[in-house]
Amino acid sequence: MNPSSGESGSQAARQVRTAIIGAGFSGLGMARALVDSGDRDFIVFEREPGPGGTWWLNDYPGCACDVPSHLYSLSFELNPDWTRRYPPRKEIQEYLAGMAASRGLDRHILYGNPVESMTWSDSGSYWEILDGQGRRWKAGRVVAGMGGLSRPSRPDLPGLDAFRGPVFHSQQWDHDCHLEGKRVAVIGTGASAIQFVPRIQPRVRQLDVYQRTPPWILPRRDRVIPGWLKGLFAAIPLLMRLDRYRIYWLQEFRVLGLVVSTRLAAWHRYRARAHLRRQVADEDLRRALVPDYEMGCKRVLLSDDYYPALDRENANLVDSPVTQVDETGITDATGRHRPADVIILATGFQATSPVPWGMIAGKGGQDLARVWESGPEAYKGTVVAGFPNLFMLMGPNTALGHSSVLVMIESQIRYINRAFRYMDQTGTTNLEVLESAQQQWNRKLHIRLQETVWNRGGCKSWYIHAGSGRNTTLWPGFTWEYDLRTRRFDKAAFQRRSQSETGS
Ligand code: N01
Repeated sequence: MNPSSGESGSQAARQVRTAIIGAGFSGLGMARALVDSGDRDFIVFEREPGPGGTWWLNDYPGCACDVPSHLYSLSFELNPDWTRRYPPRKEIQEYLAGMAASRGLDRHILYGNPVESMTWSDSGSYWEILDGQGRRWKAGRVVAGMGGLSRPSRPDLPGLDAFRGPVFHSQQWDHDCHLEGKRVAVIGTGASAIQFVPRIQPRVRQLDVYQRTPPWILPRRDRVIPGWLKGLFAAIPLLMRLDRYRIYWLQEFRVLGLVVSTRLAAWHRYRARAHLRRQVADEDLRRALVPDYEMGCKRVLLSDDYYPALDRENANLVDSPVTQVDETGITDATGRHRPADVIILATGFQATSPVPWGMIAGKGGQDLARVWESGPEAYKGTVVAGFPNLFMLMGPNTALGHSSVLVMIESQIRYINRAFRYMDQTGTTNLEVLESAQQQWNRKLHIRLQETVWNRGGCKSWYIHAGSGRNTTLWPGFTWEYDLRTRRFDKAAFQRRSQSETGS
């Protein structure tokens, strides 16, 4: 990195060709792609003090990924050393730290330095960025790899602020708060809660888990990857790649039960019900844990220890809504008050409003958060009309309900790289997707989404934007279809201006 100064003086804006936001899988993957293509004129802004993105931030007990390790890695950075079928958070973070340290990527990363705001200059053809240290930057292109699940959602529960003990969100785990011997209330029963509940249950005096909607849970069957297999993968990387394909295709076909017909998920429904019957002896508890909506409507979870943890003496599932929090505990809709020493919010993320207000101002100063007020939308989940030279990783409708999001991220990185090459080859300074192309893409997308389990499965999930009722998060098909659609840079969907036209 050698950002040059655009002006003289102490307040001079530094110039850089490409600014990347975030050093998680998206940002590091993009940085790596730039380096591989010989471009080192970029900078990565990372809010946290180290690499990993969501895997840096989320370090609650038991945090792990529910996508198999060999698919939850980048195809150009396969790792023979995964120790388990499902990778623990620490290993993923170390994998990403290793990637950041390779090929000098680290030298481009500004840790502990978020992008506070960025404003498009149409005449100058750059984004003016204000970073967390008050410095200004001019970047010709910005790639936002901020993650769709980075902004915690704090529930608006009456009286929560009055609670006397510690309250923290699963993403901001308070490791200084010792839970031993305490009465702990957990609010929420999603992917995060089911991972940490079994870890804290043996340590606490009393555990009350407040459930609003029971999740569908399948057996996890995690296991250690034996040393001989790791050795074989290291010695013959082709075998590792073949194993990855095997996992990829097994996961890929699951989408049929989500987007074609829920009848195709009958086997998994059967497995989930049998799993519950096998693991929970108490009939009342079992009844409270049966979902009343279609499987897949909310994210299907994997766990072998969540149900048994709830069935323990010191654990209690409360399936009545929280109505009031006071200084000493929580009251549910039946009027019962349960004292608590600590409240843990496992209440998820603001997935349908991923960009804060006032952060990204595009053409004419329009705020992206305002543009997305009635639901985020983009062209191919990557570019947005009115926001030239801004590219997104994991943008609207690129998350998945059935496989590894890294597959989608890689397709996007390739697409962005091709857009960059097109800009370089044609001398393009302003590249902006056409409003009409974006509308057409979204019209077709939402017609497809209408028939999926996410829209028709009878649940309320974070996939759906509350105001519009539209699914603004998921891709409604095979990942290879998305890969095909982003394989070449489709210049007809864009308007462009070159240096001579902008005068920059
Ligand atoms: O959050 P969630 P999460 N009062 O939104 C409840 C990824 N992830 O952090 O279902 C009471 O799933 C809410 O209830 P309901 C993964 O994509 C991945 O667990 O809305 N309850 C729900 O039970 C995942 O989907 C891994 O009725 C309230 C819970 O809080 C995503 O992160 C691991 C409430 C929120 O569940 C989010 O998971 C962990 C309120 N006011 C996470 N508000 C992997 O393994 C919310 N709830 C890859």
